[in-house]
Amino acid sequence: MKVSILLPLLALAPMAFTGCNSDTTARQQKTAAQNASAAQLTYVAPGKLDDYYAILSGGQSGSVFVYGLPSCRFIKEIPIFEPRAALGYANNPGSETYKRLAATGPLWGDTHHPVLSQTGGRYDGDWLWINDKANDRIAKIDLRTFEVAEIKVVPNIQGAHGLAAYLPSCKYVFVNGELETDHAGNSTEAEKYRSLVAFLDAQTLETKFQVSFVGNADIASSGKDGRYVFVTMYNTENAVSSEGMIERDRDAVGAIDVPLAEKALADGNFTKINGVPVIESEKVPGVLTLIPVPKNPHGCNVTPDGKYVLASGKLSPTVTIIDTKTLKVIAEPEVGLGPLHTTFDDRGNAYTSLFVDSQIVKWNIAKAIQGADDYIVDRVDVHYNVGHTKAAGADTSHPNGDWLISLNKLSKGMFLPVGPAMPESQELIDISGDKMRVVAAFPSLPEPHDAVMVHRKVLEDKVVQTHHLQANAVKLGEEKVVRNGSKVDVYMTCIRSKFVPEQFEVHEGDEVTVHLTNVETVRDMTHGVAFSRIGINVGVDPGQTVETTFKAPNPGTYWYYCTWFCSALHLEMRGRMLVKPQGAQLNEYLGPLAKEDKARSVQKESAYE
Ligand code: RUQ
Ligand code: CUA
Ligand code: CA
Repeated sequence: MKVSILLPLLALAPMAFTGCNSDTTARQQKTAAQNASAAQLTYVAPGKLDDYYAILSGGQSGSVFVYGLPSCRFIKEIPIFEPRAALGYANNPGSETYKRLAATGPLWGDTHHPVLSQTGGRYDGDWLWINDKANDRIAKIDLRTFEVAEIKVVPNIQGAHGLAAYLPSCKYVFVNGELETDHAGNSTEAEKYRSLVAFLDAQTLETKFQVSFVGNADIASSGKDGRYVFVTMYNTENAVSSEGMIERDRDAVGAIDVPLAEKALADGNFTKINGVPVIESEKVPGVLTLIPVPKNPHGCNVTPDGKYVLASGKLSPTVTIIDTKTLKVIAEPEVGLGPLHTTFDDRGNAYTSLFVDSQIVKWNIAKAIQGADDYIVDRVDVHYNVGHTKAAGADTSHPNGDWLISLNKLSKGMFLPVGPAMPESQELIDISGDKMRVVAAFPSLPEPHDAVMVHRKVLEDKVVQTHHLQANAVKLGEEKVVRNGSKVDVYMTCIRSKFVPEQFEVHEGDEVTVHLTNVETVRDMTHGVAFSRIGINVGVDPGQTVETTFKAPNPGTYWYYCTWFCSALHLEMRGRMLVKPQGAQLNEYLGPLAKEDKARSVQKESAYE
């Protein structure tokens, strides 16, 4: 209230004075007032929760980042295509999750497009999908635990880029192959190159079928009625040089008729390549319609009402509006230089990122279609060179219309200098009024391409307090060491502040598998176990069971210790693996060691008397 009264007064202030000193003072005051009101909008007191989860792809971090909005506080990183000792799922070479990741390719990734599952045109808070562009993998994250549930390689594809869920059912997620190859043979001749869009079962991530064509496919978006999905194509030239890729004046938006593709599949109208049915677009008329748009488009976004798909011009200062039923171009409004992606509010407005202009432009879709002069509503400068932009809920049929995030490629002087490479820069923009307003900026690791924002209410009853005990959980009191020749299984539990067993013995060279269950029943009581000098470190959340396998090294004492500061006795939370020479007598686990310790300490104390 105070602010809205103050602002107009301050705006008039320069007229009342003539000297430039006073003018500067007035302007400083105005800036200070603006900053104060922006701070009010984004301030979330310690202990209070943010309204939104913002889930940002981690780019070359191979992960996704979770921030709280509007405070812009960093909450979690979910490692997906890379192992991480402390967090997530793929923590060490002996674990099942690590093996699952390693079996699908390198231990790093390049994540671009986070996608949330929907039911009835709204986010349902169940699943998050993300692509690894570099290694052609898709992962599914379970939002009950924010951990990876599935990860699969997409066959035949190179440069798995645009990713979206097929709407409204979400039965598929589909991903574009941006980089052309001869996926049928192994030819190096560019004439044979094709690209494809792969349709994956959204749950198992098995590739169900693919639609192949000449050209490429960059960014993906789904219609809302189960008919078409859309992809932008910047290389209809099928060129292999950057000059060749900008040869044509117009490239295309491709519309894939999904029911028609499913029919071709049912009719056996496909070729199997590497076990996957591939439908060649030339052989199934209507399965792929090319809609000409200005050269080298980038983003592709379907409006919340499902009526239009918008292709952002990139090299053209326009956004092309295409009717999703007739597949006809109905308008091509100019919006500014370097349009990359478009997002939406709940009031019929579109927001397009302008890479070259370093702006977000707000424009009214209906007015642009009518050809009205005043379709541009507002522009705001961002810092700098924005790629993706996303408004809260914008992928659904019911956008929230309050916040927008601008994912900027360059941060230049936005943050403390940390060498030649700077962090990426995100800006939070209030879009609830007619005018947009940048209210905060926050850095991240390189580099978020895209983001989704979901209201915390959606996840409120979904996120679990502790893991549900798995079938392989070790129960309290049932800890044991089982030997089978040189294979040793150690069934271990942990709870504040003790591992049971606190000691086990193996022979040098034994294959040791530790099954560790965290039997805590309270949220946040994570423990971890690091085996000194063996290269094992694994976090274990409440209720979770982790398994890790390694080879017992040279004879000696190897301590294992808890890696999460869990209690006042955290440092004491440790145990010993005693490695004995081959053939030596092994002692079984002897139960509590405290008695022996006590006997020893009595001896020692008497030595001081
Ligand atoms: S692409 S801007 Cu994956 Cu737009 Cu990055
Ligand atoms: Cu358990 Cu520290
Ligand atoms: Ca082109």
